[in-house]
Amino acid sequence: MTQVDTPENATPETLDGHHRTPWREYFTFSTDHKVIGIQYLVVTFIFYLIGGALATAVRTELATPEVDFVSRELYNSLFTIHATIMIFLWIVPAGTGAFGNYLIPLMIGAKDMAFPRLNALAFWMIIPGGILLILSFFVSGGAAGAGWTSYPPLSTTGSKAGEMLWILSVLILGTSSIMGGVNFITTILKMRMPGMTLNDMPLFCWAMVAASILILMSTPVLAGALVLLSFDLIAGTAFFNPMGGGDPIVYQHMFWFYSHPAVYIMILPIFGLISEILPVHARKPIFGYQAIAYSSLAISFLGLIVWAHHMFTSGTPGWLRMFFMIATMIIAVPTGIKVFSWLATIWGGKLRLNSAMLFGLGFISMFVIGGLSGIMIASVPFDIHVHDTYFIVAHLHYVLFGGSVFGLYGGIYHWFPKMTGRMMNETLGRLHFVLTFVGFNLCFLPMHYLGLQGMPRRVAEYDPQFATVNMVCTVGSFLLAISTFPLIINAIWSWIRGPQATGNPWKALTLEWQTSSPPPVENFLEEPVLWTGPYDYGIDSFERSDRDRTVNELLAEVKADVG
Ligand code: HEM
Ligand SMILES: [Cu+2]
Repeated sequence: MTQVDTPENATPETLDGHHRTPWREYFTFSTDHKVIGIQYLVVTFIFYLIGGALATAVRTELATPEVDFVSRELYNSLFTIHATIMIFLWIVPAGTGAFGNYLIPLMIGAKDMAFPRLNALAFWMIIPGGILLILSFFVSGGAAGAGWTSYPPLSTTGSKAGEMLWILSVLILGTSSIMGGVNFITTILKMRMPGMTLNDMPLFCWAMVAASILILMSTPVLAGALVLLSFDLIAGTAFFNPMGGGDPIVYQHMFWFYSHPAVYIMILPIFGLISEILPVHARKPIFGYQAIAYSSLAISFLGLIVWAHHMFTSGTPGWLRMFFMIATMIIAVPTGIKVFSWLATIWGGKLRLNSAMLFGLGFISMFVIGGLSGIMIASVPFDIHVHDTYFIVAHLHYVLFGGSVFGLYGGIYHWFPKMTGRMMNETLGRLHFVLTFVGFNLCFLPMHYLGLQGMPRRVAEYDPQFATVNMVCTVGSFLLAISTFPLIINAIWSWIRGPQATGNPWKALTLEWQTSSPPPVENFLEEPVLWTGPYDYGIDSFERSDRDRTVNELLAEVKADVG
């Protein structure tokens, strides 16, 4: 790693264009959190494209009722690997690994993460984990085809080689995620700049604390389930096989003890990104800072006690189903607090409708639809009706695509200038937004109807009465595939040729904008100053009285300086 000399009177602006990280650094085992963050973002995005190609293949098969495009076995592998890639190789590592790594040290005024080498190792495990998964299409018997949930006995009776590679891959990716979680918590608790209390942190950092707690609490349980499953698969044990005294339902409990929290591991970092993007582009203070911060922790706690809502039809006793139903519905409260706080933040604001903000607003509307169908399926009687139908597929894509991917896109547009030192093209950005928005809704909105009408999920062949609606979904999916091109062209072109970005092109108040774009190796040439709250737009920063003492002293000093 190259060491940057610190010219005494360098300001972020005079730095622009200098001290850039040489491009070769991005192909090395770098320990710089910014390099690792960008490595994560690029690599997970490539996996997203692969997962998207598989989705397009799935939708092509579903364009017509008959099985014609691929075989039934291949179809099963396609949607299984599609889902696995999207979750474990795109949304989880992009939300936590890419944005968490890039932003946290900058936002808290630190030089790097607490454990830089652990950080690099966590990133470098992603690539072999992903390659194993994709190569599994070529082993005898083909890739795993038991769905991303991999329930036994289905998973122990299909392609053994493919299933083993699936388990191995998910174990590697889970380990990487745990290593990241340890790093985020330690960094946020131990490495904040002097004077920054927890309540001075940007909300993204709060969200990352909550997500990391979930990672540490739940991922090991998934690992346990998968290790036991692999024993059943290759060593002749019967942990989940009733013939040998095992219980397949135990697998479901262990699996969902991870995989329900996993949806919050995916969405909490996105909530954090949105809480950063909205106030900047609405030019207003965030509404309800503490409500947003603490609701993340509440979601994290509640998220851990609702897993069995995925098992309403697994023979769970009635009284227990009531507990999981009510606990699940209560999560709507902290989530609603966030949504209303965001709405109050943009309410009456001076909105800049640039690409970052469009995706931010798109996120809110799409996520609300996913949240509402979530409350519907939280209620036992309704869930029994739509269980394993396309209603579920619609719901999960509104949350995971409409929520997570829209948020990640917003994050890319918002922080691209910081990461690369270049501005993105707004016209292409808006085109990307419109295509994504239309394609997404065309693809997934009709699936609610298909589900209500009883079309089952995970089938290659369906009743001809569903043909027309499925064709609409497939057209939407092609549009969605096309929608990524403006983004890819924009990102590559702007990175090379885009107009130079200043240190703070959006006039934002969080610390990462107090340094140059891109930042020098150890982030800040001069100690950053906490002279305002992260979201005090339009508030005279010298008049505040409710901050803690250290900050007030700092402010008094700044005031004396200014005269
Ligand atoms: C980041 C984005 C995405 C995520 C996180 C995601 C996630 C998932 C998950 C978890 C499943 C499994 C559902 C199940 O177990 O039955 C699934 C299935 C499916 N996905 Fe996606 N997906 C994404 C994007 C897409 C896109 C862009 C398309 C369409 C082009 C798509 C089309 C499908 C279809 C058709 C299925 C159902 C397969 C079946 O049930 O037979 N997905 N996806
Ligand atoms: Cu759940």
